[in-house]
Amino acid sequence: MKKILVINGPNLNMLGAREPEIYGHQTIADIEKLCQKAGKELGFSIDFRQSNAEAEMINWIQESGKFSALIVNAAAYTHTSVAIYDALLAVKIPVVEVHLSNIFRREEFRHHSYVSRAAKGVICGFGADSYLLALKGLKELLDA
Ligand code: CA2
Repeated sequence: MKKILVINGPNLNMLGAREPEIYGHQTIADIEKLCQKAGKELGFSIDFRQSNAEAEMINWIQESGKFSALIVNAAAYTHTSVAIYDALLAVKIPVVEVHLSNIFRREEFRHHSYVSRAAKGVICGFGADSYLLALKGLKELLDA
């Protein structure tokens, strides 16, 4: 069974608690459940993680070689972290960037993503479904 690593960045553990008009009502645990269910249907085993620490995310990215693909929502680090970009550049497996919100409809500073330059594809604006679309895209890509 192909293993997919899903990395979530800072403050995503607060989902559901605030700003539901932007991020929806689902918690990070709800999103994990959706990913686990979709993973089963697609024949993937999902390792779903969240961290508020840039260093921990970088360590996970560096160790992602044992997975078939990486899905990453780097949250605010998307727009600021050259360190996460450098870590992603060294990754040989396909990387899909996801965001709950459409970052291009939001403040100007969210329009630039370091992660996108290292990603095979980018999905944003579909709420929790962004993760499911990423899994479906990876299914096609990894089966091809
Ligand atoms: O839309 C996304 O998925 C984002 O990656 C979410 C990040 C934001 O910085 C990115 O620009 C876009 C923020 C996640 C913080 O989420 C919270 C949710 C509820 C309460 C507080 C923070």
